[in-house]
This record gives sequence, structure tokens and C-alpha cells, in this order.
Amino acid sequence: MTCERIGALTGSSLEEFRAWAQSVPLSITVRSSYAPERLEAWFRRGLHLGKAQLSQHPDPPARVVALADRLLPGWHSALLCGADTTIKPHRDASGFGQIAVLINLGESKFTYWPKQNVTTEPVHVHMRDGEVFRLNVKTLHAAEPLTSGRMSFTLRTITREVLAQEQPSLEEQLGLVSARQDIALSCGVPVSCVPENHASMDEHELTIAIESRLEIYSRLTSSVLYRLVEK
Ligand SMILES: O=C(O)CCC(=O)C(=O)O
Ligand SMILES: [Fe+2]
Repeated sequence: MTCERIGALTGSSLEEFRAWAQSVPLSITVRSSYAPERLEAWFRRGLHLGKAQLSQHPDPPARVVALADRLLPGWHSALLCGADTTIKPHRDASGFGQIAVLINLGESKFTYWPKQNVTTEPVHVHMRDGEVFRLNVKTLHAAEPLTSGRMSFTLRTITREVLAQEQPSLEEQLGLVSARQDIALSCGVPVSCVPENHASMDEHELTIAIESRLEIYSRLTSSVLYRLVEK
């Protein structure tokens, strides 16, 4: 099921959520030709389409986090959209997980193509104020606001591969990129004497670069030793 209604915010929870959403300053984060007039705000993490580049953002207020945790436990990213939220047929960026949860404010028409092609039969879903939907964002889909001021708030997960960008490898944490470490070991020099851009150098350039770094390194270490001995 690509678009399934899983509940609705009503009464004061809906009004509080709306008041918060309307208070958030929106801007153009990525000018996408799919949603040319849409304004956005990311929370927790953003994922820039195409580049699969993660960005870090503050969390929404605690009440919104609690709501998000209930609707999509383990969510990694939230996106609030306003102005003209029209978005042409698309699939969400590959770095996002398959399932997203959307809170709809105002009314909109959500369209999806189960056969993954705009020339095939679409399915339309009328989203009403406060309704919450579980979406499969890997199915071709589009959205169109039916009321002015319509907003959407979407919770998503991010794939493990993309999240791994946030975790530097142990070598990176130690300042040792493994290729540099290997070269350093084979030449018998400290890792700091192997240039970071070694991959773009030929053997001759690399030898010269290592030798000149080694010279600086030995001057530095001997001056440190000298100072230690002097004391
Ligand atoms: O605003 C909507 O209803 C859907 C938005 C959407 O599909 C998206 O942001 O990828
Ligand atoms: Fe989408």
C-alpha cells in the first residue's frame, strides 16, 4: 500500500501542531524543479537530493518530537513544507528509507502510480486537515494543495549507508587514512610524512613529498628533543 491513512490529529493537538508549523520560518533549501514554489524547514537531518549529502538541523520542540516518535519510531529526518507545496511526480531520494509518515495541514490531493509510470493509471487520495498517512516514497508520487496555506510535515528514515557519513572510520578518527598508514609503514616513516593527496601523485612526486616532510619532521622532533634535554 503506497498511501495509507493511519490516523488524524484533532482538537487541541491539531491546533497546537498547526500553530507550531505556522510559526516556523520556511526557506528554499534546495531549489528543486519538482517543487519550484515550495518552502521548507528540515529538522534533525536534511538530505540533499542528488548529492546524498546529509545536513544537521535542530530538533523540533519536544512535543513535536514525542508525536514524531509515536508516528515513525526511529525517524531520522523531518521536513516541514509550506507556501505552494505542489510537487511533480517523483520518488524520494534514494538515501531515504521506503516508509515515510506525513501529517497533512489543510487539504491536498496526493497521487501515486502503482505501476511506477505516469502513463499508467494513477490513484488519487484526498488528504484532509490533520490526517496522517503512511507513504511508500519509492512509488512514483505527486502532491497538489487544494487549500491555500496547506502544509505538510514528513518524517523519514535515512539508510544506514548514508547515515554512515556521520561516523568517521576509526582510521579517520585517529588521523590515519589506511592507505597513508600502509605507505608510511612500507617506507618506514611517520604517517604525518605521507601527504594526504598521495593518491594523485606518481612515485617520483611521492618520494620527493615524503622526503621533504621527513626533513621538516626530523627538524621538529630534534628541536623538541633538544628543548627536553636542555631542561
Ligand atoms: O507534500 C506532500 O504531500 C508530499 C511531499 C513529497 O512527496 C515530498 O516531499 O517528497
Ligand atoms: Fe515525495
